Amino acid sequence: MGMPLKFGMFVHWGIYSLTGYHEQVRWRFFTPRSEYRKLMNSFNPTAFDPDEWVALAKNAGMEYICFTTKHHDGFCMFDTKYTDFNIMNTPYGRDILKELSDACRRGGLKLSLYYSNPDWDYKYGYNSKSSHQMPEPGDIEDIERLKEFQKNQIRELLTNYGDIYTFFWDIPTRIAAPSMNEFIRSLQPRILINDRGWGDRGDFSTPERSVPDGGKFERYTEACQSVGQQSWGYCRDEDYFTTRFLTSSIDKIRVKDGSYLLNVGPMPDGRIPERAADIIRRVGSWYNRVKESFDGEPCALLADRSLLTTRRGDTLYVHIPEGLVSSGLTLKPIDVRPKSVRLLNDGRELKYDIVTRPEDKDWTTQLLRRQTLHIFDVPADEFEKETMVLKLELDGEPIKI
Ligand code: FHN
Repeated sequence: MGMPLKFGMFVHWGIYSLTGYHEQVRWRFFTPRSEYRKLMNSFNPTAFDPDEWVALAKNAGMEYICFTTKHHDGFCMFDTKYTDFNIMNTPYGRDILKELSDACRRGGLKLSLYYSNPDWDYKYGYNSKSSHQMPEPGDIEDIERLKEFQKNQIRELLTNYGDIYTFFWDIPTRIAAPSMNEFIRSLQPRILINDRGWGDRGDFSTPERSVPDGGKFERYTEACQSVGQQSWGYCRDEDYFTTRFLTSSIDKIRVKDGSYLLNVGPMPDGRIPERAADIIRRVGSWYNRVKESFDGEPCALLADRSLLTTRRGDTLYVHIPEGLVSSGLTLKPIDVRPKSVRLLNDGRELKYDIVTRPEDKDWTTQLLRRQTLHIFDVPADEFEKETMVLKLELDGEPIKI
């Protein structure tokens, strides 16, 4: 059984969006802290409408939003007493996290909180054991103080914004401090914590921009990916992924009962870029049409390992994440006639037969020469932009021995 919620929207948003470059823009250009801090004075997202974000996510079949409360730059998108580098001290002057959490509650979405371990603004934030560090002269490495600072902020995050679904630490500290996750659980006992914290595997794994090998995940897993290749935060000239690529990536994770976080980076005015929103809509439309297939158990049934299968009772789903090169496919070794075959993407019935195909590689070998299920006239061109899923209604086992 995978995590309770299967599909969510990741949101990377902070003052870095003003540069239209990348969430780690400060690191990319080695910007001094005092210089970077000035961005705060122009952050005024007057077009921020959290209900619109929630509607976009919900229509896409998403069940939660995971929001960057503080990225590596240290800027806090919530009201905090522990640093002045926060949203309340911008021209906007309102608690964005509060506005988002209220909208999630109104819209029936759960909220997850992303929180970065590296903090490039905090004088005592440097951790020589970890990566993504940007200390400045005069900074002091003081891990005990960093832990205290984080606990203070975590108390704010986990008491002021209602029930939180998951806590998403980022960049493992490579220091074992079980008290950190214990502290989180003491504030919200039902919360799920990821594996990027203080030397603790937490409750779930977080493959990033990748699909791990193997079958069904053995522990809770939530994969994450952004709509674009270059950045998680807003990037003006982003290289957006194709729907084909994203639906294939989501399919491969969901087949193994992993959850999927698909990220967008809102612009400095608070709107999600139209290209990104359009991707969420297109991917979401696909997800809503095929999602019943992910309720099935993964089963490695077919000889062609590029085809994935999930099964629920007598219903078998065949996933085609790599696409088709022709309008037909032979599902070896299935050799019983299904009651029906449908293309789940649009519900249409497909033609099929139990045959031996003329180009079957085994045709010369009498012993291996078996009739198998051939599905044909598949509208492969029409659906080349998204992952196709076939739904086969069987009457018992798919293979007669
Ligand atoms: O460095 C970050 C990156 O900016 C982004 O936030 C991703 C999201 O999972 N996490 C880090 C890299 O693992």
